[in-house]
Amino acid sequence: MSPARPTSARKEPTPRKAGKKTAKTRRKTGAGSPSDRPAAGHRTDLLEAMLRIRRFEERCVELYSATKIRGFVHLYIGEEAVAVGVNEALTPEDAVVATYREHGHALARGITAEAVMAEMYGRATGCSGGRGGSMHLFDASRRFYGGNAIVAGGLPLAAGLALADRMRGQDRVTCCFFGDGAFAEGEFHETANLAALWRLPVLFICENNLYAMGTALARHEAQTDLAMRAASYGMVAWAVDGMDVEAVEQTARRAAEAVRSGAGPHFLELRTYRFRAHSMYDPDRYRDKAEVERWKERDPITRLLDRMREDGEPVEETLAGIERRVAAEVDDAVEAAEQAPEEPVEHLLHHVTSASAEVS
Ligand SMILES: Cc1ncc(C[n+]2csc(CCOP(=O)(O)OP(=O)(O)O)c2C)c(N)n1
Repeated sequence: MSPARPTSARKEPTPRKAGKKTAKTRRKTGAGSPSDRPAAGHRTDLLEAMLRIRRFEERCVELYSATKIRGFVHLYIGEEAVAVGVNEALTPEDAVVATYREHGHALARGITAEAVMAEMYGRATGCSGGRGGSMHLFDASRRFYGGNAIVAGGLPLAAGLALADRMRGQDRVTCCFFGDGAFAEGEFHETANLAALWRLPVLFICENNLYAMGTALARHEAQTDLAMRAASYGMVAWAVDGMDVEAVEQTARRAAEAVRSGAGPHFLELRTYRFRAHSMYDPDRYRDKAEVERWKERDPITRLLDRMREDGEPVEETLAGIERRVAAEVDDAVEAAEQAPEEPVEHLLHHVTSASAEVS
């Protein structure tokens, strides 16, 4: 693998059938060789982690339509390979900063479906005490620092966390997820500059799903090769097929190891796609239906399943077991959220701070 070199603006990748990836594309996407592929049992874990996110969010759609969940909800369906693959490269001591499309990151990080669902319902048992909702999932005990509604808002926070870890002599990585829309913000460029200048241990994960709300990347960026532009800050930057969970994991592992060993920040551009609208409010009129269908052919879950079948792994039984477990987990999470209490009014000022002191 080598840092991204200047290339011409990228086009939408053509759908590729599972198992047809060549050694040449592996190098180009930054992924490892077939020999360093994880073992079969590990593939099952990847599959389960992706299916947990998929089924959880499908239930969220139903609950939202039934007005059980309110406010903004941004689904991650289609992008599961990114959160799941990258999380494999992290340790529990590493920090994660995410965006408002973060149900997948939170679940992949090990925050329970119950704690996330309760948060969606605004219940006191939610991971943010019911104060955050869908866009502000948070769990400091897992070093999961949001859930940030402000586009690019997590980037300076990630640099700060990484600086703090380094000043304390802690051998940790801060992993920051953000979208292609965030790449357009000054906060990305300021953070990238400082992180590279100070060699901060940050792993930048740009989830390039080609759209910032309804605006296609090519409509607002003169140069759409984001990895190449990130490399101009003096960071190592690779572009990865974000619909291939194994490629994501392999590249993220290499990048995280390099960051951990003091090689400075690394940037991965994960080329991915959201199958659903930007949010539950979005009528999704800006995308060609055929484009969405083409990307669905690259569904990361189907792709991993196809690869397992091609390798002769006993997928059907495994899949049935996973589906049962995940369905029960989601059912239990909904049931618990339905029963969970709301925060008492007397707690209204808890966690509220003034300039001088905590109010109560
Ligand atoms: C600073 C700021 N500007 C504008 C918005 C409104 N907004 C919400 S989501 C979004 C698009 C972001 O797209 P991207 O970063 O690519 O993330 P994606 O939704 O594709 O995951 C915008 C502009 C915002 N939340 N914050």
